[in-house]
Order: sequence, then structure tokens, then C-alpha cells
Amino acid sequence: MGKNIVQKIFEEHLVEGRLEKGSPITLRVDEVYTQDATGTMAWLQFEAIGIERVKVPLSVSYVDHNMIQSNFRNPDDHVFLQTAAKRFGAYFSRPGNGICHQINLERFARPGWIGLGTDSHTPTNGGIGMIAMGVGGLDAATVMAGMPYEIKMPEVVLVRLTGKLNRPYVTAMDVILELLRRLTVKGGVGRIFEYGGPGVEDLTVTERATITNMGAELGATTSVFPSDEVTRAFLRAQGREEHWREIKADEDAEYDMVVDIDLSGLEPLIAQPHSPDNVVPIREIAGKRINQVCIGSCTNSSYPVMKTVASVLRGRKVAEHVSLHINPGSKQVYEMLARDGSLADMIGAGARMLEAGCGPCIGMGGSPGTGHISIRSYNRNFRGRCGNKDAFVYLASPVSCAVMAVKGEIVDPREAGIEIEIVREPEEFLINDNMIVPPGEDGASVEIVKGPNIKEVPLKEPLSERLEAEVILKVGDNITTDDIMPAGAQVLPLRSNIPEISKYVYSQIDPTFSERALKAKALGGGIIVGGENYGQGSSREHAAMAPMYLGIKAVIAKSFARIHRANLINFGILPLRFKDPADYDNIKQGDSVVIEGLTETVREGGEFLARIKEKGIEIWLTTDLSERERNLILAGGLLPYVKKAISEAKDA
Ligand code: MIC
Ligand code: SF4
Repeated sequence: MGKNIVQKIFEEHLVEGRLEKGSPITLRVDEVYTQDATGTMAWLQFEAIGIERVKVPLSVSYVDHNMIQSNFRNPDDHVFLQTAAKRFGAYFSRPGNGICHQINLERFARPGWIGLGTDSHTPTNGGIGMIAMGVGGLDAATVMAGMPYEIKMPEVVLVRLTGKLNRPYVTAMDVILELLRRLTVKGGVGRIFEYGGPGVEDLTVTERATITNMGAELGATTSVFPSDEVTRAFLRAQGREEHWREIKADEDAEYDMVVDIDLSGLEPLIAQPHSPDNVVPIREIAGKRINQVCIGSCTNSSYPVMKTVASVLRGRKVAEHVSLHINPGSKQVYEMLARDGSLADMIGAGARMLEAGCGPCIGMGGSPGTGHISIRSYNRNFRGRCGNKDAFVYLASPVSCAVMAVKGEIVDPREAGIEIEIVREPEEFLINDNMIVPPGEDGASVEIVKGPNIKEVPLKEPLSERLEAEVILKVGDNITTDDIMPAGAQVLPLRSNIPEISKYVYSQIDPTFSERALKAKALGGGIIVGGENYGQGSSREHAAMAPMYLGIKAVIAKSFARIHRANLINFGILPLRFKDPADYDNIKQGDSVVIEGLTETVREGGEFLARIKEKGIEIWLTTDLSERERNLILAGGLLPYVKKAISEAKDA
């Protein structure tokens, strides 16, 4: 039987297990990268594990999120990250060098590799034929400490592409918006999307990366393209053709599901507030007046994309009621735009140029005003993520965004009467890695510098025998990690300080959450009840670590998003599922839930009988913990588990 790309790459990296759908497998990892907002914790955890040097072949520490230096916190964290990288043997990408995923694609990613990143958009690297997955910081730390990475073997979906994009009006962004329209933000959970078919060769590597990047919004484990001559040309242009190898699926490869997309049949699409899957053709909502446009982010900020945008802006002006913000993805992109004159076209039209980083995508500046409509080439439009709960964020391609910035309203780019350049990948990129600091030869002598914002990593005690806890909050379907642990300019700088950041847990939904949770903690702990796809979105482990700090013992939901479920387990919080989803209605905020024989049930992998004290009713809860996950929950989380394992190994 033929093999698909996922099976081929996994087979080369398999440490333990069988590549059968749903069964746990452990994989050898070639690269681990971190970004600053999740990286401070990841590197503190690495330090706490007590290993001298990273044990994966390549490790890179990026700084791209926490760039607004409005006080000591962010710059102190940058210094910590830089010194930790030298000490432990990682490359360090300095602030200003750009967004982790874009740089990694340009300078480090390799076809056939397996990579992990402490950010949910790590699958961007799938555009080059690498299997790259988003993980929590603690998972990254343990893998850097030499442990293999465990996941359940996902289903593999073939996305069969035919035809050609109708450039310049229809772009790679429209391909992934079309998939989101069809499959929704839950459609990818437990699945890897592998792209194939004759349409693949129509797409450049950076176009492919746009698609794999935003596969994260489907909830997918990751997405991957074949590595072909197009990939080779990209690597050659990046001065690293030697990293190329061909990777393609066998003719008779099998898949769990097939989705067909005819690229020629696509039209410009837009995701409406407040979810990336709320997608319609732009023409259906044309004519709405807009207030802001943001172009860039890890989804859409490669050189060809930005140069196309410049061609729209050249000689024109941004509509007078619109504020246009542009954040190019990397220094390489920025410098090339500056040298070829595109930057002048952008500035000339009235764009507000931002540094190469995440910026408005995560509410680090550039928030829209009250009631304002913001059109963004980014990947997430969850309510409030832009820094204003009372704004309306839409997602569209960079070309559509640029046209709208000029026209001042929602408009189908085909109808705008603007000539747009079609830009392909250049034959040579400008290579200047002077913002990437290599790891030192000998780290032992390097002092790790920690500013006053950096606090210790909190630890949880082992699982208790009995649970009696209050339901602190009951929420609905598709709760995002932005709901649980907001980002933005006020909260992000607290990522290294769990006691402080925990005050913001669920603050956008219920400002009394943290106070009530702490009260319940003193009485035995709290529980959160959720619906389907609980914890979708980012990889931020703070959405588990901070609730743990507040005494949350379990989350009971109809289903979980992959990375958040793993983060809950890593911090010793039980992810429990309703055996009968109808029982969601039998439990309400304020109820007390009692579960006896907790440790035994976890150890044996059984089902849990939960009694709702006030009502005297009982409901069944289940979990599908692997053996490793059961051990983590029993130990109180991954860090206590690893520390114990290391000290036992030392004693033996
Ligand atoms: C995001 O896009 O939500 C983030 C900010 O990049 C997160 C990581 C974080 O919260 O630090 C992600 O996507 O994982
Ligand atoms: Fe940064 Fe936005 Fe990409 Fe997250 S999605 S890594 S915040 S650019």
C-alpha cells in the first residue's frame, strides 16, 4: 500500500507506537522554536528541568510578540531570552528581526523535518514540506531536554487542488478561507491536512505557507505540502538549496478523507466578525464603510505579498477615514521592500509602517476604535483580540485589504478598477542574518539575567483522592484561549509572572472569575464547564497554567481543542468530557461537583461518576488519556513528573 507524506515523515521519526489512527505515537524532533510571549515560561521550565544544553539538533528563540516596551517588563524579558539562548545552546532572533514563523520558513525550515513551536501557527512551515506543530511551552521544554514528543496519530485529510488561482484578485488566503467556510473552526480537530493534486505546482512556497499557517484556524494538528521543484527554487533563492529533498505522496497513498478545491473556481472571500469560519464572498457584503486596515502577520507578510500590496498603493492614497497599518513579516522582507522602492510606495500612500512583528494581530497597538470596522489580512478575528471588544474585525487577503484601504469601504478587488501587479517569488532573496545570534560554544559561563518581572514557575501538588469543587464558570462552544487568557498590550507583558497574569483569567467574560476561583481554591478548588472545541486558538499554556494557579482542578466540556487539552494535562488539570453531551444542561455555575476515587480511576483509565451535590444527580464523565497522560495527571503535571523522573535517574 502506498504512503502519504505524513506517514513517510512520521515513519522516519517514529520512536514508539504504530501509525494507526488514534493511537499514541512518540516522535523524534529536529527543531524546537519558541517565541517571546510563550518562550519566557518555556525557557524557565527548561531551566527548572536542570539540563545543561538543548538536546534537539536545532533550537531557535524568537522575539516578535512583546515588542511594545512601555515599561521594564518586555525589554527585561528579551534580555532573559537572549542570555538563556546563549546559556542553553539556542539561536536567538533579536527583536526587530520579525515574526517567528516567517523567519523560520525563510532561514531554518527543512522539507522532511519534524518541528515544534510554542505557537499555534507553527504549521506555517508546512509550506516547505515540514511537519510543524504548535505546542505549549512545557512540551517544548521537555523535548528540548531530550524527550520524544507524544501525540495521538491524527487522521490524514487530502486536500486535492486543481486549476490555478485567478491572480492577482484571488490569493492563497482565499483558499484557506474557502476551507474554513466549508469545514469550520472544528473541522480540523484530530486531523492533518496534506495538500496534493495538480494545483499544488501553481502555488509558491509562501502561498503554501499562508494556507498551512491558517490551517490552525481549522483546529488542525498541522498541514503540509509536498516538497517539489517549487520548494527547491525557494530554498535556492534563500541560499540553502542543500536543504532541499523531494517529498511526495505515493500514487496509491490512502487518506481518511478527501476535500477537493478547484483553485480556478475561487473568488475573493472575507471572514466576518467574530470567527475565522464566518466566511462569505466579499461581493455579498460590499459597500460597508470601513475604518481601519491592517496588512501583515505571520499569515500574509512575505515579500511577494507585500510587493503586491505596494503595487495597489503606488501613486494612490489611503482613504481619509481609514487608518492603514502594515507589519511586514521579517527583516528580510522589510529590507527588500525598502531597497526596491515598495516601502516608499506604502509610505507615500499614507500607510502607518510598523516594525516587523505581530503588532495589531495580538492587540499590541493598532486597536480599532469603538464600533469601528477593521479589515485585516491576519488569521483570527475573535471578539476583543484586537484590543477592543466593541470593534468588528474582518479577515481578507492582503490584496483585498489594500484595495479596501484605498476605497474606504468593503469592495471586491475585481470591481475596484485598480491595476495590481502579480509578483512571483524572487530568484534571490536578500540574505542578511545579522539579527540572528548563534548559540555560544560553551554556555556554562553565561549568566542568565532575570528582571523583576520574572517569577518562578508554579507547581501543582499530585492528584488528590477525592474532588469536591465548585463550578466557577459555565461557558458555551468554541471558547478560545483569548477568552480564557486575554493577550493585548496590558496583559501580554505579564507572561513571565503567573501570580499577576492570573488576575486576568476570563476577565473579558466575567471580571469576578479570578477572585471567585481563589476563594473556591481555599475550599477545595474550582471547575470550569464548557461546550464543544473548548480552548481553540493559540498555544498559550498560560490559559492552563494560570487557571491551575487559581485552583482549577478540572474542565468538563463536550470536546477539547488539541493544544489546549495537552496544556491542561501538562498542568495537572483534568480534561473531562461529558459521556452524554446532554448532561451539559444538568450542570450549572455554582454547583458543587464531587468525584470519589479519582486517582484509581485515572490510573485504570476508567470513567468518572460525578455527583452534583445540590441536585443529588449523577453524571458520567470520560477522558481518553494515554498512559503517559495518566501519569502526568497523577503527578500533578509534566514539570513535577519530569523533575521526579530526573532525580530518580540520578539516584539510581
Ligand atoms: C496568537 O496568535 O494567538 C499567539 C499570540 O501567537 C499565540 C501564542 C501566544 O499566546 O503567545 C498562538 O497562536 O499560539
Ligand atoms: Fe503573531 Fe498574530 Fe501570527 Fe500569533 S497569529 S504569531 S500574534 S502574527
